[in-house]
Amino acid sequence: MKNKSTRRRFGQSLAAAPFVAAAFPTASSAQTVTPNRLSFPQGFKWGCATAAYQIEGAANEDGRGPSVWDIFSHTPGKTFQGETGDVADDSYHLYKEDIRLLKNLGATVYRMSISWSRVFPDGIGKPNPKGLDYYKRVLDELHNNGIDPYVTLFHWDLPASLPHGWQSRDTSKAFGDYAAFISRELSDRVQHFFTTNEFVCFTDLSYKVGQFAPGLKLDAARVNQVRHHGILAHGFAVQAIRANARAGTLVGLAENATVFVPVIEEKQHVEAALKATRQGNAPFLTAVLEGKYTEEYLQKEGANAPKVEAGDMQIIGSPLDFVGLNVYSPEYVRADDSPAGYVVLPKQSSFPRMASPWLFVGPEVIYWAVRNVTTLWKPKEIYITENGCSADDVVRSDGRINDTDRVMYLRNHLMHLQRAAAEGYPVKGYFLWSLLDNYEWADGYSKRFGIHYVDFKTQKRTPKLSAEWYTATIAGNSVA
Ligand code: PNW
Repeated sequence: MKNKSTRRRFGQSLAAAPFVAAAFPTASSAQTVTPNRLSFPQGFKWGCATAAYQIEGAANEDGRGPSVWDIFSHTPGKTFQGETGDVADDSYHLYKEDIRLLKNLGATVYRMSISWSRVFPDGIGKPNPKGLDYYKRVLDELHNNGIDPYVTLFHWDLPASLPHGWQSRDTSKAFGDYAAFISRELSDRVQHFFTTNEFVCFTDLSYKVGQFAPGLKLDAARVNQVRHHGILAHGFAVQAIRANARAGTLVGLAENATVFVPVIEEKQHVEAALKATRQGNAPFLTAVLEGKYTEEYLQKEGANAPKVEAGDMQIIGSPLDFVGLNVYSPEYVRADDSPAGYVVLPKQSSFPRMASPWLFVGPEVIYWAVRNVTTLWKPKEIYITENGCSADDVVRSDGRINDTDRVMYLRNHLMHLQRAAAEGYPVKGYFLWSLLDNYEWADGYSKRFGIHYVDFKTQKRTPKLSAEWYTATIAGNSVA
């Protein structure tokens, strides 16, 4: 009865006054509201990220050797419509144009990677001066435009001639030698190095699932050994950079740690998310930042656990100057009374995603990425080394690409990142993935992550709405 009469009265007031005027502030009262853009700390760094094989093309030029991705993408049935990175964005030739795009955004930093087999065609042995010169030209062009390069040494394009790839411990050593060479040659131009990009992608996805190069499906013991060689390679590279780079060179890694978001922001779930973060990343980030494998991981893997040589864990745990986090999809956890103390909740079929089926939209993921990692391991500095999304971009007849969904995605993630910064977590910069549409690995050119549209027939670059939005964000050092 009571409800009914309330509803009737509400209806009456609607009848008495026009709905629009009753429900919304008028233009003049709206003007009295002070806009509250969410600001980032002064000096916060804004940029974009790319990777060599995804943008460079020129696969057979100037003495570059093949990588496992050249072999894999040329193997029928492995990538979307057999697409390869042979040409990609042709950034090998168009790099000045791409740096111009960065400059137009107002970016002050750029995350790029070096193709190992461009510099060492066989992975080891004699370097290829033409390959190295290309990177010198790119780095010089960045500096001439006031953009500070952050360089990833390994973004999955392993030289194909290294026997057995990451199944061999020699590959970890070879990576250390390559890192030593690069830091001797390029640390006059590069202050920040990332060793590896996303362990799980070049180990599990490549040697267990078979989705990425070299496309193997090995048993658990072999996969654990591959993972071990991956993190060992990172450790060797950290030590090589410390020993060979100019004083003041800083080193970290770029890692897509699985990010666990507490279902409800309450003490027991927040703690559950921390437990999940440690255990869910045990073979990778946890091992790197703690210099050991967790008891739980070793117990769970039993006889399949990796073979660890004396001194390995110390190398793997070499202290870092910063941690880079590539942030995409969330996992939601709640506390429970199982021995682990947490349970990961499966996503309902209605959970929203972007154009890649694995890319679920949960913008709070970026806040918890920073908070969980800081709480557990207290790194000196954190960078978001990747964040962004695929979208079904369409070029309209007027030439515009209105990627409002990407803008929505980015805006919401940055609002949650701003929360982390405002709460004092040591997040120093953000690299949007990606500067331009590029070769999306096994998805070929079918998934676009860029804020610049690339016509892969003509190589024409066009800023999308998201580029305009990012320019405003960078200019204001704030998000709204
Ligand atoms: C990252 N997944 O890869 C890489 O670092 C980039 O090279 C890549 O283009 C970007 O994210 C977008 O995909 C991922 O299946 C690839 O969960 C696949 C997954 C995650 C990250």
